[in-house]
Amino acid sequence: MALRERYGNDNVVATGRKTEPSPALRDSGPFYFINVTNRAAVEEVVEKHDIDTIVHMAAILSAVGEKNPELAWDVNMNGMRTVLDIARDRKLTQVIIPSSIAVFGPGCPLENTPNETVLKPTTMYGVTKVCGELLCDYYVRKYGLDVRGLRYPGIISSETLPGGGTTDYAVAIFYDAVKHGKYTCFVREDTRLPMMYMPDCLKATMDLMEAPFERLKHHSDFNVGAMSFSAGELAAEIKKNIPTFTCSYEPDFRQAIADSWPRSLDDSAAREEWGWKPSYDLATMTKDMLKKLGQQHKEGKL
Ligand code: AKB
Repeated sequence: MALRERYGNDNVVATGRKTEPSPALRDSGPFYFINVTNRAAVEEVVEKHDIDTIVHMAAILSAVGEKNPELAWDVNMNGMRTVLDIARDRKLTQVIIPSSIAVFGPGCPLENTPNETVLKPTTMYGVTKVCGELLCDYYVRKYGLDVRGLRYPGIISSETLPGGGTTDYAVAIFYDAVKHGKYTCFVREDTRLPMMYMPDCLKATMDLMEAPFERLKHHSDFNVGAMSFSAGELAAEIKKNIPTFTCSYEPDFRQAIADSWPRSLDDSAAREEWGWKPSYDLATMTKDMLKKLGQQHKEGKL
């Protein structure tokens, strides 16, 4: 919807695999269900709408990827190659392919993690994201394709439910706080990870899309920081707004994944090369999330 607001409803073709889109998305412009690993299906839509830019968001995230590593490899790697190959062969103008903080793992500094460091992830999702970054940079060098990507931290949204990642607790906690006044968190209270509110995520993505290519020294692997907080600090912030809210902690297999990821990021490359600057911190995001979800709850939409 943000792309449609910026570039015009009919100029943005939205796609999904099977989740029903919101009525707003479905009714405001073209929408298709396609499987990103099926080149013919993707190409048909590209051809029909004379697409010049693909924003490739389809991926199996870290937690679901650990339950089904083969599926994660297939969707994340083969889906990405489908998009890159179509873009190369049809000479598209630009491809945006997000990466993730999941590229990091043991051996890299966990505080203020630099853009350039050891990349030895422990999850299949992270493995596909490291391969993906390398593959994207290869297409830039070898074929002159304009491919760009940023390493998303955990993304927190009042519109989209969590989708199978390790950072899902930072979204689910808000929904449960509004609906039930309590939440059981699947990582320890002291678990600290980099996070970003959706409006900043959209801004980062579109700012990178619109940055002059000549200014970029990096292409597919920008660290982008916004805020870092522990699960306990997030619960405390929610409690400031909903005094009766309680949170308990029952860590599961996702704890080990969270422990292998950075606690904060050095995003100076993004700031220097395309002027990245986030707007939301923990307090302003929490207020806005609770306001939006509170409204949806009142309207019976949650
Ligand atoms: C996940 O938790 O897997 C994702 C991510 C950080 O890429 N949200």
